[in-house]
Amino acid sequence: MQRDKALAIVEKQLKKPRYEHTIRVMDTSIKLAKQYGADEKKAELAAIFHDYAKYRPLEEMKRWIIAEQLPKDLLDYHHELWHGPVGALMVKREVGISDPEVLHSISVHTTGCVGMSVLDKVVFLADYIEPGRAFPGVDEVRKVSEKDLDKACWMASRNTINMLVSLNRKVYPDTFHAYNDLLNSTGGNA
Ligand code: DGI
Ligand code: FE
Ligand code: FE
Repeated sequence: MQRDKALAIVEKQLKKPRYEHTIRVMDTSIKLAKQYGADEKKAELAAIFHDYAKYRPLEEMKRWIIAEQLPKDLLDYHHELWHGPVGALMVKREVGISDPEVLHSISVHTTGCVGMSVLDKVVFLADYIEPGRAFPGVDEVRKVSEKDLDKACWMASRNTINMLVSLNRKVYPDTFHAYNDLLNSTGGNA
């Protein structure tokens, strides 16, 4: 699908600041894809649609989780985690995107997972470091992203876990799985 057509579809689903975030994630994903050898068109498409479901009513997302082949344990965790997996399925059904690699990157963009592909990492990291983000520690991750994709992704997942724990929030198992797996990839400690 052409970029303009994809952007026009997603623009209708999002509020303006979220659409602008999407453009920045797209630009950052393309840059990272070039740098780390992911397919640039797939990175562009996954980035454009990564937050497609962000503003869908919670009840609607809940219905999809219950009715479709999606992990039921999502319902035990914060609804902020739903828009990735549900969004991937909605993009498949409503937009007709069928590339499993693109859909997977959309699905795991919030939590990460074990065995992330380069494309998954590119979209996950772009969502974290796009120039509009001001998370504590994001500049350090931006710097590392120029040299080491795995380490930058690991730092992003570490920072997110630290943030969640400091707020006494639950952490979805895939978020921990991504952290552990990325730490292994960087040759980190057991
Ligand atoms: O959709 P975006 O705002 O662009 O970003 P996102 O999809 O990465 O994530 C949204 C939020 O999800 C972010 O504030 C951090 C949070 N999050 C990530 N992993 C977990 C989580 N929240 C909970 N409760 N548990 C997690 O494991
Ligand atoms: Fe998101
Ligand atoms: Fe996002």
